[in-house]
Amino acid sequence: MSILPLPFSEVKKTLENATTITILSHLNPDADTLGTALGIYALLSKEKHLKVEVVNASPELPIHLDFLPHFKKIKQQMDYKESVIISCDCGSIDRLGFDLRGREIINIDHHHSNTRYGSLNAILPEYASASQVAFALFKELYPINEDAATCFYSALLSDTRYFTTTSVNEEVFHVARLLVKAGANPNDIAYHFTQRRPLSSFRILEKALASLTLVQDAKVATLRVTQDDIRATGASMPDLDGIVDYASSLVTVEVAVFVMELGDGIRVSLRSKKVDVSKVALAFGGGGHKVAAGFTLLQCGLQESIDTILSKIQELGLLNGK
Ligand SMILES: [Mn+2]
Repeated sequence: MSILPLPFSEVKKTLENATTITILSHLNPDADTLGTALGIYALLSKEKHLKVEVVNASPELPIHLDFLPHFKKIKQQMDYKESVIISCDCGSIDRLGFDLRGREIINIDHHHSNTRYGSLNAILPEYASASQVAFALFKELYPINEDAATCFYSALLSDTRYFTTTSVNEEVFHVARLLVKAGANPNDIAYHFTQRRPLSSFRILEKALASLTLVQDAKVATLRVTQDDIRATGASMPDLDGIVDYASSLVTVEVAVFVMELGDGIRVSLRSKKVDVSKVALAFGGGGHKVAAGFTLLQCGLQESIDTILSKIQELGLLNGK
């Protein structure tokens, strides 16, 4: 057994006693949440005594992740009424999109802001992806098969932005090596992330970049897309993913703000090179990591949102190194 602060024996016992399992990923899913969920599905669906479903409440899934083993098994509705819930990469329970009152929940995550809503919490904030946490936990309980390795590796590759984030260290490469050894194909997986972009993602990127504004001595960059932009380009949610990284990659920029006007509110994505933008997200009821965070504003115009966020960044003194 590992010395990691993970509830190995409790999870083992819970899964041994369970008959049905529901694996959940967060709303507006990314590769980490789905890769972690499908990786766990690949392991648990081999267990004879278990019935396992994998569910995401979002109306739309990122289609470029369709190469993940068992992707087609993801349902929008939960069928099991009393199953044990396994939540993946989700910092707060409302982001799962279901009423889970009274349910036993195994909470697997790496968000610093995780509210520990599980009956069992496997949370390692220093880990680079939720899949790294899942791998550390489940490799002690089950042999990691090729499908699980592919899912966990994909999640790790994506959440580290191809092994470039500050969370990348020797341990991450060690885990990547073990996953490749277990059957993940790095070249094939990288192809799916980098060589399959839909045209709509370029069209919406054009719109976003055209809106680029630099403020506060060019230390803060803002990007925005309107509902009209989204409609005109045919962009879907996954096409908006990663756009904020263009703004934060500018040499002078310390904080990048990407504001998206969606049907049900203003979605805000924040990036930084160093300062803690999760403080901004938390102030508006969102969450995330130090250098990548997000939240949603309701009943707020596009420009108003940007102004509110910029003053919050000032108020928190983020540009003074906090
Ligand atoms: Mn993650």
